[in-house]
Amino acid sequence: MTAHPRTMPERSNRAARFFDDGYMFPLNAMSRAQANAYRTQLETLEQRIAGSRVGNKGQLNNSHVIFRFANEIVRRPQILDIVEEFLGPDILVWGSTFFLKEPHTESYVSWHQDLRYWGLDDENGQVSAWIALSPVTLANGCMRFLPGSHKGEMLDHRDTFDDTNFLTRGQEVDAEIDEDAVVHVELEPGQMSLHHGKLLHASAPNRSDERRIGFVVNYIAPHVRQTVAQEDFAMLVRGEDRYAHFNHVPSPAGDLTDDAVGWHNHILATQNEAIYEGAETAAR
Ligand SMILES: O=C(O)CCC(=O)C(=O)O
Repeated sequence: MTAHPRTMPERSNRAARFFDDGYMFPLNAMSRAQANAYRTQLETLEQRIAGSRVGNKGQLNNSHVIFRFANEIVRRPQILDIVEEFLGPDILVWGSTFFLKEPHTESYVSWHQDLRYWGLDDENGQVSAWIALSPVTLANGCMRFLPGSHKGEMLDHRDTFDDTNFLTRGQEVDAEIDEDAVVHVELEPGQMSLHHGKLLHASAPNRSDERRIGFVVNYIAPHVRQTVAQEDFAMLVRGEDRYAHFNHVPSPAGDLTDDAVGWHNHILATQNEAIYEGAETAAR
């Protein structure tokens, strides 16, 4: 992996622990009241986009580009102060996704490593913050992590294109998972977990009466490069970008403005080039 950051951050104890385990939780991203307020905004906007192409299989991609409240979340100083410990003072958002699991549904996420399909070149120049906007429990399909699994090689994955799998290609890792070692990431609304891009993770279906709402934000440092797609996009949320490896995406001026939806479509199409690279089925 090539990594040429201009300045590497001094690793805090917390960052050292993160790079050793490959994850960290629970961390406070916001108050429970703030999480509930964001949830109300999300659910109001979901009604507005029902039936449109903005959502897909229980996911909303790159909401921070089209919804003001999601843009506010990815910029929250409480979150960025923590991310800065891992990535340094200059921070971009490469992507974000709402993973919405409805009560008593089959949607799940197979064991995978995020960076296998993103085309990004520095595994330590990226961290994902998974923020709970509902209670997140074993019963409603919390995230599951395999500690230390980010330390080995990038593993082979096979595509299943299973419709109940949230992942774009239904990709699953070709490896035995030691279930006894698995950590269950239960969170209160307003808490978050962080995970490394090579950490093996998954989540099971929601067997409860309660909706499970997670908003994952993929933060990167500006020295990272896209190596598969022709070009790529990111939003500067702290500090400066001295590298210009990514086209800068503006914050939305309102919810679902024509301009923001145009950016959103263009980003999805371009990022899909990397995500579906080598797949036998075209992007849906
Ligand atoms: O929310 C989930 O269940 C899975 C999320 C995930 O795979 C990710 O954030 O990388």
